[in-house]
Amino acid sequence: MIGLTKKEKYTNLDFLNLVSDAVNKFKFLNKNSFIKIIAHIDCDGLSSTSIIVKALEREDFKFSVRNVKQIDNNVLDELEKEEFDILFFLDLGGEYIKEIENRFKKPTFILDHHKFEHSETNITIINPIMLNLDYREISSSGVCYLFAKCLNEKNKDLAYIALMGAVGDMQEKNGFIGLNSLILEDAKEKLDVSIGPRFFGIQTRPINKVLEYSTDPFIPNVSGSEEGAIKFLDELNIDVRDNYGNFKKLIDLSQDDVKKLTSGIILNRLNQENPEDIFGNLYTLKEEALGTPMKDLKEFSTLLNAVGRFGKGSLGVSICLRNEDAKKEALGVLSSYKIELIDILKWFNENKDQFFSEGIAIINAKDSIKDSMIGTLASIVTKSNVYDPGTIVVALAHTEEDEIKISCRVAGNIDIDVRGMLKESIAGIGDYPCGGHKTACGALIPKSKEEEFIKAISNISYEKWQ
Ligand SMILES: [Mn+2]
Repeated sequence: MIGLTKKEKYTNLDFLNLVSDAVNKFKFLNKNSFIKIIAHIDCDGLSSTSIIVKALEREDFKFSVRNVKQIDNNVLDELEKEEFDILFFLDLGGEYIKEIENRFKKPTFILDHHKFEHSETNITIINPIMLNLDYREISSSGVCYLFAKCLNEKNKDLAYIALMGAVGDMQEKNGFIGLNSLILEDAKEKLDVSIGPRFFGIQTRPINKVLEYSTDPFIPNVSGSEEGAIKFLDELNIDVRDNYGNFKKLIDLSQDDVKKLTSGIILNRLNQENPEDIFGNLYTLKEEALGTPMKDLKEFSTLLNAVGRFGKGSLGVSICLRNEDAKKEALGVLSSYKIELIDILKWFNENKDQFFSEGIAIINAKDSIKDSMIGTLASIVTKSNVYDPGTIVVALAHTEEDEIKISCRVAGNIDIDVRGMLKESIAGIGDYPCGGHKTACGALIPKSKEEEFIKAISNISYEKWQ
């Protein structure tokens, strides 16, 4: 691999060297070059895009951006008709190195963290996989951030965006590790870090909804129960309601009441494994207003994912760079997203009995759920306690192009290589794109292969991948 000596264990410094080699190659290119950026359209991809866009603006480069769900031959065909001098692929591209190199013959940079096959290439690749770094150590936006910072120290003010991508890719668990924790140090100028109850929605949701929707931490008789959550809160004897009788948001409770609330939750969890495991790091953006989804890094990353799922890539980039009008528009998108989310969960609840068989749940939504939402459904299902830990969840939905989008996850915190499983099942039915990470991956197959695929994945011996 380019500029990399083989070692058993690589360090953060090795990674920074890889980044600075890439930046040196980039600096050598003509300043009048036109750059084409192709990037993923999820939270990490949009965060990556924002960082590179801002960095290129600062260097006076001209560029255009396209955010896509995945790379395929259509994307590459369209790209071939365009004019540009330099190519950037962010949060994707690794699976198409040979194809990209053969088609474009232009200086190309791939900043990514997905698995890919190493081979000789002229393309400049920065990917933590090359150094066997752990999945949680850095996301694509972290890679883009280190690239931008190496290019120009000014870009240090973009560190918070890198962490947004990391949060979106589920890399934050009781803190950041590896390169992400170094990036956190840079981000502290814009970001407050504190310890608090690690619930989703403390900035924006009424407290009864926060508890009702909380599956991790799980609260017996409260999680998943509208009445249970209300009863629990009203029995706590704290000021959880405002003057109109509506539930307050967590940020509007007094310090004292937050303490009473958290101890009440811990008491309620006494028969759980770690009852006190309800605290975590809270990351809030100093310059954002309290009570908005942009204030809290986790809510911000959900907002970005929502905007991406609605295909609004450039809106995502604008909110990352914190454009005021874009923020307003994004809030509208977020509420449509929530409505859609409620609909798919309803659909799942009504149909879930037919999906389960021995260790694997095949959720075949066909046309009932949009292909852009099927991965979200699979993620929510595996994080709730619908299925036993270790259950493989395979969710399928039809696309508008007569294909089937497949999303694969594993329930609970169990280490199973579902990507390996999915690859093997797909390989048995034909040559179709399949990508992602070890515990969250996806594929695209023609509709005509539906039955064949379901048969293949049902019959696979999944013990092999544990
Ligand atoms: Mn990513």
